[in-house]
Amino acid sequence: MIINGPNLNLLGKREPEVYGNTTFEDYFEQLKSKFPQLELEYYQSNVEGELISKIQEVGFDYDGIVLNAASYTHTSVGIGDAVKAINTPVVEVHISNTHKREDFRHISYISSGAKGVILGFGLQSYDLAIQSFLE
Ligand code: CA2
Repeated sequence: MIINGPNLNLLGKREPEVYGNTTFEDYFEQLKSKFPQLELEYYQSNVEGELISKIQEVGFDYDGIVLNAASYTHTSVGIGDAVKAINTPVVEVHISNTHKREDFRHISYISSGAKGVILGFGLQSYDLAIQSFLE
């Protein structure tokens, strides 16, 4: 399960210099073609509680979660707690290298509960996260 947080529905539509010009829907189609053996699902929400509910919903049955909590990464104790509360391993991903950006983006409430973190590879970060579950 790929879970994306706030504003990632704008990918490919705004700020292409930072986030590229591919929509996540188009990229998700590419991922499904690349990994036909997997049952990939995609969920996006701009609402913190909805993200927590989705993490709880899938977090005991699914094989893996690729989570880009977007700006909530840096603020949400609730999403961090949800990641720690579930059994399904979570790989935290970011499109940009958050460590090259503002100081407030250097903090993550997700990382301490994650299996690993992949950031800074553009949309390829998601591909690498999926591969990490396969190897
Ligand atoms: O680099 C990432 O993947 C981020 O999680 C993206 C978040 C940002 O707050 C994190 O610090 C790093 C922002 C996502 C916003 O996405 C947009 C996409 C297109 C246009 C505007 C925002």
